Amino acid sequence: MPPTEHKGLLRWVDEVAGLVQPARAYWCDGSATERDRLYEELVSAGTFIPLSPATRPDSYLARSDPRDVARLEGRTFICCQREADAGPTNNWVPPDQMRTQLSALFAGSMRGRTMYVIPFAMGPAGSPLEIWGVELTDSPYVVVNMRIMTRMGTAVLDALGQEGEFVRCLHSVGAPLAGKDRSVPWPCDPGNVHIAHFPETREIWSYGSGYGGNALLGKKCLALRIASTMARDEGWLAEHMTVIKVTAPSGEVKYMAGAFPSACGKTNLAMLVPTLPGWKVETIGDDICWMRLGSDGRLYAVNPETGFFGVAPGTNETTNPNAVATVSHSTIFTNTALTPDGDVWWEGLTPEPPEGLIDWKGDGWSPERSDKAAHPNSRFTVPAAQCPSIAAEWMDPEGVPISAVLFGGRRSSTVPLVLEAFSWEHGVFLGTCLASETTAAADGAVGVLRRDPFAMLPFCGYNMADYWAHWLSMATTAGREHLPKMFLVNWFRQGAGGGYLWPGFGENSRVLAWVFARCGQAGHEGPGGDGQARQTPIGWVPAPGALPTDGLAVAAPQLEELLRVDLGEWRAEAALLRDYYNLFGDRLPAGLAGELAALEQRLAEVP
Ligand code: TSX
Ligand code: MN
Repeated sequence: MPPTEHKGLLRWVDEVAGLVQPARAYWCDGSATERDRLYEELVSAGTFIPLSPATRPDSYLARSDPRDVARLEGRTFICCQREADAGPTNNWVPPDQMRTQLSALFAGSMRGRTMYVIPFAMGPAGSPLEIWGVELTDSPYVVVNMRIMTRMGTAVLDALGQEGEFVRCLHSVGAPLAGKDRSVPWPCDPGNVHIAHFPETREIWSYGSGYGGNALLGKKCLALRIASTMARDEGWLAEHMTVIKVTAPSGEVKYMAGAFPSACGKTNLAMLVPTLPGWKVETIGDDICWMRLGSDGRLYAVNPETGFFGVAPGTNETTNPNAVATVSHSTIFTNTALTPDGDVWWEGLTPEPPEGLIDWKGDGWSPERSDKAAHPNSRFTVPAAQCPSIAAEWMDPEGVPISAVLFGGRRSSTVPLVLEAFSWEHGVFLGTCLASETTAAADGAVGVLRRDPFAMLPFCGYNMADYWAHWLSMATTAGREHLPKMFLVNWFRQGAGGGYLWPGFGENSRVLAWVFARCGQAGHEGPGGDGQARQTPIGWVPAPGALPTDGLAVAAPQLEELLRVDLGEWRAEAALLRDYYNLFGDRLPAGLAGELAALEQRLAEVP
């Protein structure tokens, strides 16, 4: 007997079962017993390799099919009625056409397999921003990852009652077991991957991939693409942002949200250990935040997730000691290397690889090999509660009030270390300027500069220009007085010689301290008081000496270079941005056209 009397849910599960023809349906209760049984099954199937209980207790390594290692943006679709509502940055297919296409792929796709019914909630229990979903999947790997990344199980069915609304999430790896057992450790159908979103009916259909954001549908698909559309309709914000709690030596606390494109070190910022004496950074979330206006006109943020699905390579005791501690036990690793004594390893964990490594594909590996032992997009899945820097209020249903929004791309030139916007509208403009190098987290070429406005390019479920208009509208709705201040940051500026000018990591606390001080000031006017600022054509930058540099091994000329605003570079940037804006035609909000024109004007006024 299914553990619910929700007729809509029961009907949908029946309908899907009729299409995908599973051997059985199983309703997940979220219990520890269920977890243990699934882990045993995953070990028997060869999907999970148990790691050594001595060095990595309660932890497992999964190796994916080598053809199924990352999100596939080219195979990700927004299926709304009108193409213009998806906008020029999304792949659009009419909903009826996609349904027909996908119905053919899903027909019989779960034959011989179990169809798991996963009731889950995104957002803290009882939060005004809580959203329920149900994922139907034939992947037990997905079930155990969803159990870490979301609140999953019977409590959600109870909360749904008989008519609660939920997002329908359908997922199949697309590898039916027809007749004889053709079971493989990582079934998938790489040639036919579709990640389809139907924002108007709040549905997700994902076929062919078992990896990360393609398959754990609560994360990028629901919490960003579907939620961003809901947020537009309902007047809130669903963002690809970390949220941190920053405590000054005085004990004063401010919360900051940060939008960073993939692999700019967002998780490292979320768990940063300040080098500045007396300062503390704690973690509310590392990847996604949902924000709504409180009755006091401030923006309140929650972390919709309960776990981290983080990139492993580059994580070590120096770059992110809190992440290293977090994954010391009860962690699922995917596509890392395996050591001979049953532990995991990845590039950057230690300066030298241990001897006798098995690579992410399961083959012996040696340092002479030109390829990597761990896949560059290898991951850990781990409960956020295990993080030593997790803030006590990380699950507060009301959320935390945001004082600053940081936008940070990876730019070797042009963008100074930190820059404060003149106004809300100018801040939204800076958000649209975000650009970064591509990385292994997305498919396609690596190392190419691409625009990634608000770090939402792959995650906005509707027309990006309408999304910008929605951000602008927050000031109209709430008044700008209590909205967060906005900043551009860039840890990656390079000098003439090509090296990084800024040491980054824990030293970024110096930038946070300046941001903190700027948020303490009444208006946007500067200079004056703590966090003194210098006005430039592109925004406020720290005045000479305003950035706390005690004990910092960065010479004065280097600091000056980090904060320099190069008018020539910005004139070129403005021209590029004008081209980019032209993509959006008459959907571009007038406020942003105005901001760009005003920037061009300010750049022209300076000789
Ligand atoms: O995460 C990074 N952050 C943010 C930390 C809170 N990374 C790693 C990016 C890949 C995910 C960085 N890399 C940062 C940074 O601030 N800065 C850099 C560039 C850099 C790399 C190595 C050094 C310095 C800067 N090494 C030394 O200074 C010795
Ligand atoms: Mn992300």
